[in-house]
Amino acid sequence: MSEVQLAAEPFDLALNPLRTALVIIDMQRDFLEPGGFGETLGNDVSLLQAAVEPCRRALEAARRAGLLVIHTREGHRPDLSDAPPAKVTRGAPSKRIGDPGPMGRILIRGEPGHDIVPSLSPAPGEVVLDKPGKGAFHQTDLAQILMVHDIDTLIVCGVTTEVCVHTTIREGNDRGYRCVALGDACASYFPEFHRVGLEMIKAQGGIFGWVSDAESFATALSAAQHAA
Ligand code: TIU
Repeated sequence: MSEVQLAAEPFDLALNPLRTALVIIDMQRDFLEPGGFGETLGNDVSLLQAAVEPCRRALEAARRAGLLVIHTREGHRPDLSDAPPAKVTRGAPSKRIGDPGPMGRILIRGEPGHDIVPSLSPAPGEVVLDKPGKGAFHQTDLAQILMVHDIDTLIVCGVTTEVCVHTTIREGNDRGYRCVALGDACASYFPEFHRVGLEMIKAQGGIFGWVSDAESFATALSAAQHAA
């Protein structure tokens, strides 16, 4: 498959689809639906819905083009043995990590709230990566998976822009990956943080990445298929 141009800021970049992975960050019920972790922190979870349809568009484009697709989920073991007390005890949420809620225990693997929202459910063969932290590289086998697949570029979307998306892009950038956020396929509980979060990535000539959008990504990949 030949290289294609992805329209992005601060400048376009050439993608080799065989060396590009789509990484969808934490599109879980715990963050997007009432009664989950996001709401316990005092957030209006409806703000994250804006990212669902653009994520779906990016996912469908990646599937059609045969890209490596990675879905991440933030969460912890049922015995909380991987949940740092500094994270569990922080602040005054209405419920803490591990407490029972309407979608099962908050932010615990295997509970309904930990699942990815149905419209973005992983397909057989796609990587599902469980992570205990905000960044997708921390205490996961993501680096190994990317190495095995000879990936050089990460197309990143999901939630939330300034927390898990940012942390993953920063981690990926420091590890030598070209990281591109699909801005419309990311969302935050804080619209201002979303906007400024994207600005930060692409400032200073792309200080730790690029920003594009789901439609540009789909258009670039369809050009790759036509050329193939
Ligand atoms: N609270 C918040 O904005 N985000 C998180 O806790 N995790 C993710 O971003 N996935």
